[in-house]
Amino acid sequence: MSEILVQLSEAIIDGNVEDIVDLTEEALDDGIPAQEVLNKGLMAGMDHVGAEFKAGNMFVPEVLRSAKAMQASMDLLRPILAEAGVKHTGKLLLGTVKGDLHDIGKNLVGMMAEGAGFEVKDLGKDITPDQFVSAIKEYQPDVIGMSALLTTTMRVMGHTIKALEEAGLRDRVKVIVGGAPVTQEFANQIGADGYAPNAASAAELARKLVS
Ligand code: B1M
Repeated sequence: MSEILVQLSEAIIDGNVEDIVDLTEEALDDGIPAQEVLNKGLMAGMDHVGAEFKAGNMFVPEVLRSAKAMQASMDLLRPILAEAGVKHTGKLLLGTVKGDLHDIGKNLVGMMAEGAGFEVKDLGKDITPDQFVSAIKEYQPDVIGMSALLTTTMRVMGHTIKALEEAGLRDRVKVIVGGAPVTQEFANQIGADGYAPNAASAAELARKLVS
């Protein structure tokens, strides 16, 4: 693997917010496609961070610095990935559910969906079922995407779908769900229209659902 991708991965692990922008620019200048910078540099680093966090070798402040570094690099990649897309596929409303502050995966889904031509409205994180309902009324999306990274918050996806039903909105939107603990089986259980294991397949799924 290219040395610059290794350096990018290390910058994520070290939470090196200072150097990551230069390294990202260098990788792009070297002609490495944005998608490869994301997958083989940033995501590879974040996988390592996840494993170390789980093993108790890294702690929340360090993980937060890694997340910051990831966001800084993603800010550069976002427009490039989006440019590749065909415009006007549909509207996607995105959010991480109530009680959950993990937003990196959700942000990636947004980037990939922009790349697939969606107009993306990102509500952010810690989004209540009521906030989803209000945003659907205001924004009129074709698809809503919910992300959850905690086993304790994934059930909020089901609550949100119930809230859509109660508000009479369920038939107006397709609902897709994802995040590390989420499975196809869980998506079926809560009545979602689809589940995607990663950001690229989420964008593809959303596209399929609107076509
Ligand atoms: Co948290 N955290 N965290 N954390 N954190 C996990 C998720 C955990 C698995 C770590 C571990 O123990 N191994 C664990 C959850 C355990 C569980 O519930 N089973 C955990 C925990 C326990 C916690 C806290 C409770 C820790 C604490 O305070 N004691 C706390 C909870 C805070 C809260 O949310 N209320 C917490 C806090 C944090 C930070 C704030 C420090 C930080 C988040 C910063 C941020 O997001 N801005 C953080 C991080 C960074 C992680 C890990 C290390 C990395 C997550 C990540 O960004 N991965 C994570 C361990 C891990 O995942 N290996 C962990 C990279 C990202 C690209 O992947 O988000 O999975 P991911 O997204 C993927 C797919 O899941 C999918 O696409 C992406 C890839 O293409 N996807 C979708 C995601 N959303 C989708 C939506 C879709 C479709 C696909 O459709 C709409």
